[in-house]
Amino acid sequence: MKQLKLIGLLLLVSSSLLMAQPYSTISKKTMEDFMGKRFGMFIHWGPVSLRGTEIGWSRNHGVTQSDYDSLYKQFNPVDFDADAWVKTAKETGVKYLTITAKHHDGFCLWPTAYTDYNIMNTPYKKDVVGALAKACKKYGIKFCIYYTVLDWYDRRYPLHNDGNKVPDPKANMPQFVQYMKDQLKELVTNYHPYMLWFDGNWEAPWTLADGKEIYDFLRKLDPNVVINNRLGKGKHTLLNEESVGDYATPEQQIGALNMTTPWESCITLCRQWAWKPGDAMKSLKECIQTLASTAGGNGNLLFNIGPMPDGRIEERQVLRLREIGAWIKKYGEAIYNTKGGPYQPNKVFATTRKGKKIYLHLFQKPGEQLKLAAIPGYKIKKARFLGGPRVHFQQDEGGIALQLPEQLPDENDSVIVLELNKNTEGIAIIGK
Ligand code: H79
Repeated sequence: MKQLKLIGLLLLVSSSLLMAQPYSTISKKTMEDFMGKRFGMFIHWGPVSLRGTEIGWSRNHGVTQSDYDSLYKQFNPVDFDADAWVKTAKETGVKYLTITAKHHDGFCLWPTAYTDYNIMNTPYKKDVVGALAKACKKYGIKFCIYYTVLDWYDRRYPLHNDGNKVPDPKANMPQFVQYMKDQLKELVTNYHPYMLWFDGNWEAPWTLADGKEIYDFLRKLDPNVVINNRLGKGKHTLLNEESVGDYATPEQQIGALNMTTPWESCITLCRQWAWKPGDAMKSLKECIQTLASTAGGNGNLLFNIGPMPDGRIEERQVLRLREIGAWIKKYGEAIYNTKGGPYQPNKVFATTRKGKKIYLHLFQKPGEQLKLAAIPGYKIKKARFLGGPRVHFQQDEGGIALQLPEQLPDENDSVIVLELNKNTEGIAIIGK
């Protein structure tokens, strides 16, 4: 009887574990490759940049619908140079780039055969998505595509702006899902994206069944394309039975440390996703510490910029991105292809690890010494600043104390490399 109860309990636990699984068939190897990249560039762009308002929600808010929907007639980014954008991405140190091929406003940046509301009907008349795909290939950056599932412009989709919750009686979701499939097939077969970034899945017309249908459709087109979790429903920060897709997507926040669920935080360099003149820009310190804290939590950072309506990226933003790139050039081994932990990231430091090394990203000087909790069963053999002098330390069962110099070598993130006596990747997370 006792045994039966135990078996019953085990079955319950394992079935609930199985139920918590997202709808995803991606290989572990592909996800390891994606998560090893650690740093990507998000680009939000379209005719709305002519108004300098937000791409996601300014249609009917700040910009009237008729004005918004006519902007494409003036969209003529004559200074757009895909090579220049991707060169900037390369200089930033990102390993992948994601362009908004279609945002909630329904406008398409590629010459799609399935709607006239696309780049070929602007005065510009050139394939932006295609030019970026080509430039990414040239510079060795993985090309990725953002495509939202909601479309406030298309009559087949039931809702027409974020304030209006009354469904359009003329809408037809099966037809809309077919439209999505046609467009996604164009995007996947013409541009071979490494990853697809879905969005806008929270509105009522989009169902879990729709998400699974699109996921299966995409998997037949490309078994390896990485897909974010916004094809399903539920919280973006989680991967569970409500998710369809391969990784979690915290937005405008650094995700919580997680050693088992792959995740990527999307965070903007300025306040808006799309370009806004004079928008407040993050300091270099904030940019670097955001990247290091994300890696310290075992996640990727998809860092967003919004280019101007003439096709250029603002000079001050290019300069900031180059500064980040200069830091990465020096400290990249403490970011790329590392795992997060073993310490929980906090305001003072975050850690990453690879093989026998722990990289301690020190954000500020807490005093003469940095005190860390002991790592049971492990010994530190050596400590030094990455590319710099040795760091003196003491360690016993009570903890580790690193002796800090008067001034830290890097005002944004000084990396101390701790060399241990064995592989560090199995160390359980320390701290909460
Ligand atoms: O493309 C960028 C934004 O334009 C887009 N997502 C990023 C990557 C975006 N669209 N809308 N929003 C962001 C804000 C939406 C917030 C909410 Fe909700 C949707 C609040 C309630 C529904 C999703 C579900 C977030 C919280 C709950």
